[in-house]
Amino acid sequence: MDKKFKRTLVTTALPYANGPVHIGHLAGVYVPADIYTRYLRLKGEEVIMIGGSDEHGVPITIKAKAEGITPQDVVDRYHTIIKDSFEEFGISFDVYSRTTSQIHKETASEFFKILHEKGEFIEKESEQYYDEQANQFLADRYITGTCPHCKNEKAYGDQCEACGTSLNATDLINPKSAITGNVPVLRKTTHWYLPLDKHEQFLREWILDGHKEWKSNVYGQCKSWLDMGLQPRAVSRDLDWGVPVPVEGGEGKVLYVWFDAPIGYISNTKELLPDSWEKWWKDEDTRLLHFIGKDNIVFHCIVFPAMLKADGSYILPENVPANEFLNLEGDKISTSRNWAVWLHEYLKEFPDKQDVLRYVLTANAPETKDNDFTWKDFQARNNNELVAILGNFVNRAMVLTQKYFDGKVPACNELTQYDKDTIADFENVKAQVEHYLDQFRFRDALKEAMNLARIGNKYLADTEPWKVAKTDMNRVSTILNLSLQIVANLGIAFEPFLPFAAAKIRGFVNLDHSNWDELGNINLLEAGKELSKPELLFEKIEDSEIEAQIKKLEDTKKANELKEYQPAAVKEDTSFDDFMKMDIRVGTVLECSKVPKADKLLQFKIDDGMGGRTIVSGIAKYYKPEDLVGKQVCFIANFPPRKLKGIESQGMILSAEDADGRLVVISPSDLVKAGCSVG
Ligand code: B3M
Ligand code: ZN
Repeated sequence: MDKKFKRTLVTTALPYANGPVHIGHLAGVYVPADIYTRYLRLKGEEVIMIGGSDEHGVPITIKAKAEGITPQDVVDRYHTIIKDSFEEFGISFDVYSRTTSQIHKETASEFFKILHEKGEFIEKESEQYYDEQANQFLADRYITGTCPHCKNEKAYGDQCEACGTSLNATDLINPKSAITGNVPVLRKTTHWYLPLDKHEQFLREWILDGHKEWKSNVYGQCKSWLDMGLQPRAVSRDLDWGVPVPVEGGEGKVLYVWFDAPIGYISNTKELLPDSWEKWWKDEDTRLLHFIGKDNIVFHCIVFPAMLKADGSYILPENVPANEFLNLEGDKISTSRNWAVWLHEYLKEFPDKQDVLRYVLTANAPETKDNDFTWKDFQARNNNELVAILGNFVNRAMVLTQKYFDGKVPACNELTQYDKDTIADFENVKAQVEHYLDQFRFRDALKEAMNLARIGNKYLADTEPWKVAKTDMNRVSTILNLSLQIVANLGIAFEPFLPFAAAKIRGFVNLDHSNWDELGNINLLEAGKELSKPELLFEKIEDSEIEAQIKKLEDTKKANELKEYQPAAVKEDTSFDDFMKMDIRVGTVLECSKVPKADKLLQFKIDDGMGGRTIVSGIAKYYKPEDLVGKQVCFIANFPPRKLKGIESQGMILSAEDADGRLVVISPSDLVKAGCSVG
């Protein structure tokens, strides 16, 4: 039996304040959480939505180091950008705070102390890499080395990004400190661990038996974690950025970021409601919901509940409606590769089009599987759905009323059977939208809300009031009355999804309140009520705007390809005299052939203006011998002869190495006399 709760506490994953937020964040977490919260508010339920920035953790310290600023500078910068973006998109947090706040430090610290006092941690000694020059332990991300699996030389201590294997820092071959470049040494260190194994039985029963209704992606991930068996997890780190470990022996150590971050939900609730926060966290009548992305499932379904349970005074989440990932034009969104649509940029490039993005991200939300955002789909949904259906219907109803009834709601006279069928159709919409919202199925819920606009559009198209106006104004009055009632309903139905457009619609019909219970009511507007002047709700997005966005992404792709190519290091300074010692000349290729049993080598006979010479060069992979005959090449003429595969090579042909390792011979741009010198 479904339990009846008195209130709902909605939390949203705290984004790391080491970069701005993008469409993936919005689609995965913040738009669905906002839709849900707005829906409950409209229903008059007691609900709060908690958000904030996650400002601790190693990536932030790495970013600070790379830029030569402090971690606090980094989080100050991004917290503001993130907060502003959310605000502009209408994400209606009751509080959006940060984990560097004083109240959070105290709350997290206190939480740790209580668990420590209750004996809920175990202490363990382990060996970790230490940089003797920097005088500090190295977080996994601070160690680079060669991946034991794929031999990538730039693997990190926690993962090799080339082959995707997750690693322990001690697995790396030739480990190096990312701070000083030195070889780190192993040192003993003590940390506190949360023995998840101790809570395993409880978690199994609570999730696997008690929450079969969770989304299958969430339930499935929990089940596989639990089936693998849980291990103790370290909750502290040797780092100087974070909440200090508040017990003896904790000097120089901080709480692990995944220990303090979820406590941020509690701290931020305290900040919002200093006197009544406990009823939101400790009263069984509160329904706690965590909105997150799929990479955070284990922390919210297993680790954080184990922490709350270990404390004993908190409620546990009732549901964790995690989403899958949103890709962008077929590729994984990536901050480091700049493969994203950044919200602060979107806001500049598409001003006043927040609802368009909210719409597209909901219509295409990665609820059950990863999904793809494409600019073409964005344009199509705007032009064919928002403009052509919702905007068009509202606009026609308003303009026709203006034209025939001087902008006042006309009376509803006798209803035809068709009117009654239409009303019956749209009365169903409320139940349908609710049905889906209650199950966190936002795409389907939006589809149903959109159906309401479709019903209106079809009603106007079928009843053709502009034709009827020639013969029967009584009938036109009814048609427009009913149409305007649908418009007013849209102002309620879309409030959770498209808050800006919904507010505008309510403004058009001067509906000064919105209440979910009124959805489906066809007497929202009294006859004679004055309407406001309508404006366009949505405007068409032109091909050129979409092409500009696609071009921007193509440019990013190109820039990334260039970045991946590491040009050869600049050599040490040399002198002109040294350069002059080199005898570089132009020669004409007279003959060229493959060297037997050497797949890299080509043998050249060169006209060097001095009687000819033989040179062997390692470019066989890149040229067919016959293509080089007759070509002019540059070569070094005064290298001592050396033997390659038994052939004496008298010099070296010069070539450039392209980004992909391809060798391209250097030739003069115009024909010159064989043997002339280069300098
Ligand atoms: N900052 C990870 C993330 O942004 C982490 C979430 C914390 S939620 C308590 O995906
Ligand atoms: Zn690897």
